[in-house]
Amino acid sequence: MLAREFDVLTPERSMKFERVQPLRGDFTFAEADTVVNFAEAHDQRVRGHALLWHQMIPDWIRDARFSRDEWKSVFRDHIHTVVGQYRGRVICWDVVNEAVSDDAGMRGTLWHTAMGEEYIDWAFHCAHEADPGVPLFYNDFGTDDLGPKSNAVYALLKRLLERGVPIHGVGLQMHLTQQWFPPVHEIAENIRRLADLGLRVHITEMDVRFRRPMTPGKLARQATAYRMALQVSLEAAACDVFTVWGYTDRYSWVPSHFRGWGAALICDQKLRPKPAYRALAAELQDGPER
Ligand code: 9MR
Repeated sequence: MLAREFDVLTPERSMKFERVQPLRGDFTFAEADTVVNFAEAHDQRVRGHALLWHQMIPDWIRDARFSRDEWKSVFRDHIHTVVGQYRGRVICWDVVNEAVSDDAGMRGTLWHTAMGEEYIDWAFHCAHEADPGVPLFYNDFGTDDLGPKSNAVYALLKRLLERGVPIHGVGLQMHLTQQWFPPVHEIAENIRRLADLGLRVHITEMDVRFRRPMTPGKLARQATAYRMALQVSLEAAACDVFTVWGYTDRYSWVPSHFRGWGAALICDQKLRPKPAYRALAAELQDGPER
């Protein structure tokens, strides 16, 4: 099903720091290669995800008390190696993931404490050095519509561009919940202002989680949310990737993170299409000509 239904894949875990550099200087790409080889065998593209993130970091990073210069050298080694490894084989990289906190400040990671916002500039410069041809993205959640956090992300991206940082796009993760579907016009407006900065926009991790059990009403609302997001992204000239964060409820990050919640994806646990699947198919078939 993965081979048949999709043309872009994102490895959910296998390119993250802990997986590719579990011990300092000890890089391992077997798992990530499996995904990339699968994609290439099926004429699919790959989104590189994610070079710097505060989660899924190995112990040697989690326990580190590096100086500013040590962080820079650790990040340069990591980014050069990983981006170099997949040069020409991914369509973009999520270079920095979730650097803005939910209160719209900068997330207080060890490296932010040591380096301030400069770590972001540094990461993008390193990635650009390693593969000058690959588009580089900033990726975050809860920043799909308009609000304090998406304003903070917008302001951050504007600062980066003003400083000449090589950044080309922004990922809107689109993790939605039954309690809150962002207003469509706000998503459209957010994409427009990001595009006005000259950035590409990808919908990177869409899912729509519900409190179980599912009911016909919940399935219908979920279908509407998926279709709404696909429609907005199809209508935005700056947006050319729409990604779901998994395609079967059998494999989803949601149940283990939110007790009692789940059923967030477009096929059920037995890989049977849900109303959301049919809604996406209908939008792709019947949506306005473009
Ligand atoms: O879905 C991913 C899950 O399987 C992993 O255990 C987790 C930690 O690596 O990361 C999840 O994906 C996250 C993504 O990389 C960034 N945005 C939030 C996603 C859900 O936590």
